[in-house]
Amino acid sequence: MKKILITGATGQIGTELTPALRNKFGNENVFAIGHKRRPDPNLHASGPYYSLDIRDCHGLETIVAAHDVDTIIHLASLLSATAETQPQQAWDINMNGLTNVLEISRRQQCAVFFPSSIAAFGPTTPSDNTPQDTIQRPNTMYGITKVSGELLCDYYYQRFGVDTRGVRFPGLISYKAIPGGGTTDYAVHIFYAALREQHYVCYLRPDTRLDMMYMPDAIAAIMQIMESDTTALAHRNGFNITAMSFTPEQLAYEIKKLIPEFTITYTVDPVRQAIADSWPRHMDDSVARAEWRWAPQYDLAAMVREMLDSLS
Ligand code: VAH
Repeated sequence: MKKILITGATGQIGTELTPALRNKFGNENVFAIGHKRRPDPNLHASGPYYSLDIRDCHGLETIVAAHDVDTIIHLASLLSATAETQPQQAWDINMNGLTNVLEISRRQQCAVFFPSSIAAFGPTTPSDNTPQDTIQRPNTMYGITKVSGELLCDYYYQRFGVDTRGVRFPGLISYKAIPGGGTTDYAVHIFYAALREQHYVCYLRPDTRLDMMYMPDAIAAIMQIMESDTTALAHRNGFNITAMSFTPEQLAYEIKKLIPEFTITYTVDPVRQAIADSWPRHMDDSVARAEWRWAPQYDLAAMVREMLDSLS
């Protein structure tokens, strides 16, 4: 990777990934693309930023060609809960956006990172120790775009030789950007509520177990897979990766160790509960560990400590 373009750079991952890549490769070599969400002032000030709808293929290709981009980190998409409120728009943005990125990468010889998700699995997938290769029948539009994206990325590698790579992210937790429209967002909002009101009303049931990851591990995973030896990648797109698996009840318990007065109550949102119930409780990520040495650094206690320290 030398000249990198990040779509969705103003989102939860992009807000943290963009400065990390600029630190490593030079501000002028990392091109941030945003659209709906206003960019973090530092992101805008620290290097090239373009406001562009990901469905504008010509506009995107013009930027890629003008700057001789060699790698596209494609993060632009509507997340799970939002996608259920506007499924046709979600298909349009998530799939036509990815198709544009893959077509441009085919013509401009770019490598592509595509973030799949635990959402690429569905209610018939084994939900404990979910295997790398298993049933994928998601029943959410977001999940359908993710499994379709995995297959499209595999196709562009096999048919056109585009160097596509990707992972299945769990819920991501960061203090640098508030997530928008996701089902796992509770695991971020709870920290703000704990510090401000010492109370949080959770929209998922207390026993809803989901895979999660602290953002520094997610950033490391993107860099590591994109810089790994391509000949060692038997699987290319959609590697299961996780760092921890917990329930809202367990997260609240960990927060209470540091904020004893913190309390949590539950008002379940049936839409987001149904989405969460269709996802695995815990994935087996041994294939990523074997093929490109995936190794998360943060567990639940370390993440909680750092989130509360950073937001205090
Ligand atoms: C969502 N945060 O909740 C995203 C993610 C695994 C979940 O893809 O939609």
